[in-house]
Amino acid sequence: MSNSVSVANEGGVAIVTIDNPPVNALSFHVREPLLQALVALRDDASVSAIVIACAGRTFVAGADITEFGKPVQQPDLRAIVATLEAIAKPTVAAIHGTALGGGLELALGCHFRVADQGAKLGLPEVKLGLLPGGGGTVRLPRLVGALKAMRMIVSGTPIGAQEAHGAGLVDAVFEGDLTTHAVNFAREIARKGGPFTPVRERDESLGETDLAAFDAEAADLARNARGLEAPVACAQAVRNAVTLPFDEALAAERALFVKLVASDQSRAQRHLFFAEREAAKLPGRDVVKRRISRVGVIGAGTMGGGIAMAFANGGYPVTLLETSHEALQRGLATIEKNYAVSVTRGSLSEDARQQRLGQFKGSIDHADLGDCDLIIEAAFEDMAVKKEIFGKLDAVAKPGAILATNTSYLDIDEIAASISRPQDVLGLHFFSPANVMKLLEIVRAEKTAPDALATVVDLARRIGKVAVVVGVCHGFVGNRMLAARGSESEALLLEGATPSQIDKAFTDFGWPMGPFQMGDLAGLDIGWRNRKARGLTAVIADSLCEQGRFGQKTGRGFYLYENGSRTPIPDPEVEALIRDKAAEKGIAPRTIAADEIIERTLYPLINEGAKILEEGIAARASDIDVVWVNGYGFPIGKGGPMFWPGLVGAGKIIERLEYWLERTGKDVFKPASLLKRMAESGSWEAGSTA
Ligand code: T1G
Repeated sequence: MSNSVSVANEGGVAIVTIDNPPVNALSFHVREPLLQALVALRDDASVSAIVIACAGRTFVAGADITEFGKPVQQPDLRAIVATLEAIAKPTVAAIHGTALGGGLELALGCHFRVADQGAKLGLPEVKLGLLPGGGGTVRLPRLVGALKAMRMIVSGTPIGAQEAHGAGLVDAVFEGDLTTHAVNFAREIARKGGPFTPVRERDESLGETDLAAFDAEAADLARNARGLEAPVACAQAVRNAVTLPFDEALAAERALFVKLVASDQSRAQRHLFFAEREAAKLPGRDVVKRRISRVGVIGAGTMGGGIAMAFANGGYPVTLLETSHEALQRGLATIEKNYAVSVTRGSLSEDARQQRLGQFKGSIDHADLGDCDLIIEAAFEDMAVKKEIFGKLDAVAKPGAILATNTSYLDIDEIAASISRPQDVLGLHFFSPANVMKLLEIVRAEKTAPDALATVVDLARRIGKVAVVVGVCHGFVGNRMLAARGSESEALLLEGATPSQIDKAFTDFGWPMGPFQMGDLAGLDIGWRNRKARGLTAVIADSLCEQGRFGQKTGRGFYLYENGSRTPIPDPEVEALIRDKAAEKGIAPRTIAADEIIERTLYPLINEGAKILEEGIAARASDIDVVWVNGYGFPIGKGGPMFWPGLVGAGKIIERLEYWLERTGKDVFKPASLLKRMAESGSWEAGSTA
């Protein structure tokens, strides 16, 4: 047939094998020969049944995302599924690895689906700002029911083979040689004879749909979509499958798909899909990586405990070191509590809890780190403390061990220079809670060896983190840009905006929460200690901290939190304090619009990103997007702080930066030259002289 589609015949059962590495995406060069093969087999009387299987590590993982936004080359997926579904002889999809998006839709075009024990099946299009466009919203509900179909499609989260079997999505689950099982299954079906009912005709379970319950759940999902169009469209499309005839629902799905695929939100989310994969691509990444079989973590506090859990969850034995038995027991108790909460919530089995707790070894003796291949220091943010710890590590760690610091802003070159093996030193900047947050800023110090770097980039993926490699500067990429975003927050308060007005401008923009709610969640005392250590001040935040208002943990911060709740309540006392401080500075309050708030916070953030690119602290603009979306909640529908200017026009951002520069004289508004070049060329890369 072709390189990407081959056909074999096993005693009358035809096996169509798709082979398009790395994930058998349904690129045009697959679709065309696939359709030809199906038509030929349909009309071949010697063929009693057809099995569709894939070579390599997975079944079809979807349509080819790189083709979106380009003219569609026929045949498209719908034409293939329609042909497949009309074939009278039994058709069986043999699913291993992942059947995702268009891959599952192809399988839904078959009469039967059999899966390998470890297979995963799902329609994750919503994560690309899309909805299934190959009939998935109309066929899946016919097998698993409308409510389950909506949950699977709106969450985009795949399900395992056993769950899929239980839900009626797959007809059999096998272990061992799947293709052989599938051929035998098909032969047996053919022997028993038809008729074989295509999925499109299986309406039974749809009739039982409780539309009121469906609509209530869809309304909830829409409320949590935070302005994203795709989740709402997904729910609507599944509802159509219940209320409309098949072909009308299919046409409605198509119309929604065509609208979404052209949307800025989907472009942004597709950008992030590839940006996350690009971020892991290091020059010279094919170096031989160091072997990591045991990890050491120094400090069992909030960060250290979370980091230790992240590695234990990833299957690594962990040595957790503290300065005293009390501190160690406290840290281990918190870890145990966290796992117990996960079991109670049903997100972790009791066996898994036991297994993970078994990975921990506690110690108060640095020498016990001697058998660790990677040691991560998560102690107090003080240079002298860090240097003392690295001095001890230099003495006890085995040759070739990677020595990492979790500092969020201290100079890692200075730490590395303080020991005899700077080539083994780098930063692993986790985000709190470290066992949950996906982002890992990997800080390459001046002397960091390429194999050490490549080793931890690879390791990040194994523990489910999204890694971005950054250079050494104050606050690295994330916190440095956060400081630029925050630089005007206080000024906006003094000039008349309230914490809730500013936070609302952020949530309306699509952030999960605004800077003041975020500050209260993280604890205002952290920033306060950091400012004091650096001789910096923040008039209002400092005053709040002097009053012991550290945020949620003290029930008062920029907001009030009653009885331990996390619901922020505007506090007249805070607004009065702000007015007093403004009066002291002779600042008359005025009404501040949401646009101004976004301009004076987000534009400096973008501008700082441009400076970071200019300095080579980040290798790609898209790396900065990955940092902000995975570490700081930047709205995914906007693609990140470096992608977004491409949507709204960098020229407008420069114009407003220059406007505020003139009014305030503040450097954060001085447009970076790379931002200006980006505005002219339309891309960061084209604008870059790097
Ligand atoms: N199209 C094009 N390239 C793809 C791709 C796809 N669907 N999936 C992966 N790749 C590339 C990826 O960029 C990387 O390239 C390489 O394959 C390995 O991927 C009509 C509208 C399958 C779970 O959303 O979730 O179908 O960086 O590093 O960690 O309804 O890839 O090496 O150059 O991620 O083992 C729906 C997307 C599409 C699934 C494997 N499908 N893929 O994870 O490898 S829309 C998806 C994944 C659709 C229809 C619609 C994962 C994976 P490179 P990887 P992995």
